[in-house]
Amino acid sequence: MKAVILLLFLVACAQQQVVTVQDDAQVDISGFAFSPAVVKIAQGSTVTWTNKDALTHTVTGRSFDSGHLDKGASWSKKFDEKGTFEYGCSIHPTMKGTIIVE
Ligand SMILES: [Cu+2]
Repeated sequence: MKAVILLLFLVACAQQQVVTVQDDAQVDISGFAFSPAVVKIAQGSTVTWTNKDALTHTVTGRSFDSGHLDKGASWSKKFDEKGTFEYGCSIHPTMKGTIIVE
C-alpha cells in the first residue's frame, strides 16, 4: 500500500514537472506594437497573441501566419522547434516581434 502511494506521488510529481517545463506566453498587440516584443519560451510552449487594437493586425513569420486578427481576436501557436523566430504584421511593416525558443 505504501509503495502504491509513493508511486502515485512520484507520478503526480512527474506530471507537475511537465507542466512547469511548459512556459506559455501571452503577447498583446497594442498601439501598433507587439508587447512584449521579445519573448523567450521553453521548447514545446505555446504563445497566444491578442489584438487589443481597434484595427486588424496579423502575426506573420516565415513558417506561420495568423491571418487577419480583428479587434479582440486571439491566435495561438505552439513552438516545437528551438530557434529564433522573427515575425511581424503583414499589414503594418513597422510592427516586429521575436520569439526565442530554448
Ligand atoms: Cu498590424
